[in-house]
Amino acid sequence: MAPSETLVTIIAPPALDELCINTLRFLAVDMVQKANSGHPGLPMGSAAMAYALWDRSLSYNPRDPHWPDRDRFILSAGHGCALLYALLHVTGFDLPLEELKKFRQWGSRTPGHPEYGKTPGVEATTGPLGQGLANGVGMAIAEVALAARFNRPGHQIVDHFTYVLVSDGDLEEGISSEAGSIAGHEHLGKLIVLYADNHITIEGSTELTFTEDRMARFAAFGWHVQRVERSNDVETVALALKNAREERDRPSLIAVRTHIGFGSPHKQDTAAAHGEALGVEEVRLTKEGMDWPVSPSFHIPEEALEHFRRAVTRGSAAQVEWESRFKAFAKDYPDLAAEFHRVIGRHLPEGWDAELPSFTSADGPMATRVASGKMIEILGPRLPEMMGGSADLGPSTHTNIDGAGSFEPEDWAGRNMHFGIRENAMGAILNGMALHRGLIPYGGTFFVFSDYMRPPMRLAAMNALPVIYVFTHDSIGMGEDGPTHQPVEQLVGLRSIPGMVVLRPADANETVAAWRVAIGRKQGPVALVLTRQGLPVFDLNSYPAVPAGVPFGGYILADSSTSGRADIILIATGSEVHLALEARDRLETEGVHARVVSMPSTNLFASQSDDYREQILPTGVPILVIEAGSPIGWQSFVGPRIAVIGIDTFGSSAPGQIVMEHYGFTVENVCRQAHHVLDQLKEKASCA
Ligand SMILES: Cc1ncc(C[n+]2csc(CCOP(=O)(O)OP(=O)(O)O)c2C)c(N)n1
Repeated sequence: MAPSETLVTIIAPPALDELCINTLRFLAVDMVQKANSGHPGLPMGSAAMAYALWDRSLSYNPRDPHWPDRDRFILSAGHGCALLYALLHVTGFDLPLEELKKFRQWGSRTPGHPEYGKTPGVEATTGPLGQGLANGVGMAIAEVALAARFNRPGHQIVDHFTYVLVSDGDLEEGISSEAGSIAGHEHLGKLIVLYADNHITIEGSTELTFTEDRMARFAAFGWHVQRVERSNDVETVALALKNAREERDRPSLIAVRTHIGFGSPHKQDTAAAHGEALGVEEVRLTKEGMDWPVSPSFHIPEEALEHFRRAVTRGSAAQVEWESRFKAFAKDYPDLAAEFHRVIGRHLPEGWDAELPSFTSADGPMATRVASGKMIEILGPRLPEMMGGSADLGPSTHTNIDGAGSFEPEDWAGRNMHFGIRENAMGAILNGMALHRGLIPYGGTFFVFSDYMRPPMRLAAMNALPVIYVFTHDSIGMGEDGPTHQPVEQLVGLRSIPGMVVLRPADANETVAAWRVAIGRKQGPVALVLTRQGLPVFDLNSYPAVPAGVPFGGYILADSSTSGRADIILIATGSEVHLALEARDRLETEGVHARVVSMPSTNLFASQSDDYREQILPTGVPILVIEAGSPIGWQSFVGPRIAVIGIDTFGSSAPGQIVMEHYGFTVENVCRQAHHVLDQLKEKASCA
């Protein structure tokens, strides 16, 4: 029997239920009122269904929020977080009442939207509507994938549910259809979504914008759908949850007809209850109307607290029960048990990066996407926790792990995922998989379509999630598909996300080193930006600095031939590095001594010590940057003494090499620009 079912032990009498529900409601009301900021309406309307879930279904241990086989709960409608904080406090998580009183204040653990890592018990950062739902799909995928890998007959050590609470806004966002469609297709029966169907969004009634039959929509996705008409009917919500848990073949949507701002005499069922404090007078009227003491605020009746706090013994018992089952599993399968701990702890196996390939110039020309594909083939068997795929571009992104099977309802052990053409959901699902732990998730598409997955990428960086993106067709050099497919501003865009590491390797050997960085980075996402077109391979005999240099983000690939300072430094990234090398040789014959710095990651380079950066880019030496992307952003690295050969328009449709030439990515132009930089400096010096 699933642990969550054994937990349905204590059913409160209706009066106690109501007391508990009102406790949650008024804690949220008081939090928002004290902060004079926030969203009271959703918590007031959804308190009963959340209570039904947390009291009758959810398996969690407030004293150990990270216990691996707990059920997951995501508040996708993150604006309603006062409800979540109230639940976490009353059930005994490490979130004292003082924190509730500091809602939305500097330094508190109760920020304006739930933030993963800041508040114990918060499973995901939510706020951009729709993301949390897709995170839930990712968590449910992780659950079945790990169950397929680790469970053995008589040993169900991975066996939990994923619950998500969504609002109208979550279901209006397109990502809900992307994620809902995948979840239905994959038969994720242990994903259960509660929908606060309150008919209100910010601008008013959902009649304004949202009139399709949501139940029919999700039924069409292959979901099991139920409707509960009376929001405060705890028993019926609990029954719907029970039905949902028993339905193992389809994910469940339970629409509960809630009432935003429930109990507020002037604001219930209006948009006015959505995003601002009720106001002192309305709080008083609401409390009086529901027989609740007007003061003190933050009132928690003892009886209610006692009931909520049973979650601690209940949760500990569930965890202890799981631990004893795990012990039995470990006895029968010691290696597998150790492996489970390893992957949940995000530890890499000994020797995972031993004897990685090194390519020679004879292997070239090779596209970096191809080199990346070779790395995935090598790493896949060494790291069974690697799981990922592509948004229907597998043959182009080279993201397949050979022989690892497809993740499909018939084979949840398959590690190659087919996300379909759903980039936004892909990003959020990868986040959910990483949040769940136990997997190294990765996902690929054309670099230009990273635009479609920016919201989850931003959240991955904010949550420091180890997600790997495999972006191919990385510049105008991809050619014929033209400007719609030629990324220009994406590099600078992604580099500007705090915590995101963007790596654009220059050849096959830098790609090997880039994958090593990506796998080794346990805190935060990495975007690998790879070419479609073949590139020369820098033989490690001639360029020995590559493997050790890449982790620094920028390094000297080829120094000037003079023993003293270089006349100019050519910084290049990715496919432009070989151009820089050729230009260096040509400049040498023209009496200019150039150093070539390969800079696969400006983010990593920026995090190096001043000394290191000075060593690579000595003060006073002019710099010419060569990158087939927007020139914006380079000044911040290398100061004013810089010129950039970049692109400040969209590309054009033509064979890639021709496009590159037209935009100035030729040895001739690099040399011309280098002379130009030096001439200008000379001129300035002579004027001074
Ligand atoms: C992607 C995104 N767009 C816009 C918003 C701003 N926003 C916050 S809540 C909300 C809609 C509120 O309606 P609903 O989801 O039904 O929540 P409720 O009114 O029931 O609280 C919007 C547009 C957001 N958080 N995320």
